Amino acid sequence: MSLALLSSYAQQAGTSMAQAMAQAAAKGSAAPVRNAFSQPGGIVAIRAAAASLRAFVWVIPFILIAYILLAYVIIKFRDKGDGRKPATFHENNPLEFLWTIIPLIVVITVALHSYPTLTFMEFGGNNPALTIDVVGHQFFWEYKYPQYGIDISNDTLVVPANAVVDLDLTSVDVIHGFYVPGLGIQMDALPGRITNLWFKAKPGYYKGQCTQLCGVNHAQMLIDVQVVPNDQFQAWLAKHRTQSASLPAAPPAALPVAPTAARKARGKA
Ligand SMILES: [Cu+2]
Repeated sequence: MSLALLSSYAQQAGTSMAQAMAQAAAKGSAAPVRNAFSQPGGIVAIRAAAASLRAFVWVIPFILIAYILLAYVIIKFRDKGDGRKPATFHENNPLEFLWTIIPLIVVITVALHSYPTLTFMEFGGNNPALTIDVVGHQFFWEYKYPQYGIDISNDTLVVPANAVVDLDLTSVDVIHGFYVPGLGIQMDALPGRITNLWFKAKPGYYKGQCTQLCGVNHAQMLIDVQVVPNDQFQAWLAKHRTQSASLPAAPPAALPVAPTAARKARGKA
């Protein structure tokens, strides 16, 4: 990859991040923008990151022991050119028992400590404040707020802060993947099936992307989630309800937004 190409990628990334911050500021939220390398901002993401760090801390001594022993053996028992025959012993039952049982105990400990996090990710989002239907299309996301009669496509998903938000995902064409690392959520959107996710997050602007190679414009299936304080969310709801009410009652599925044109227009705005 050429240096020019790399720097153009960096410039694109810089521009989009600056745009995201400007959008967040324009919408009255000076909250941080979070991507895959930021501090997690959702409660699921925070717990998953803590569990991951804990497992890493338990596992790292074994990696160190193995490599330090390997280095020791290579240096200590190398052929010194003095004609000595190498030892040919094998089997040491107590040692073999130890190096089996100790990692096994650690694996079981990691599993037991991860289990509450996994069940929390699966079942922790009971009594959601808001349920949103997320529909994957080639190549954009559609968000329906059935409680409020709002249906938006190829736009920012706006949700209230510090509230349980429930997402029911599906797709109208091929398999898409809904992935927002700062919220700690990732789930496939499958045609003919409904999958489920939940999150609860601090205010902020969260970046995500489709994670299933869904076709030629897969790379354009970006995800923008804006988490705002409740009063701002209510204002957003009021604005979009009136907009929805003023629209003719056309079935949205029959009138898909042209994703490329709409995204380009949004990029220029
Ligand atoms: Cu996709």
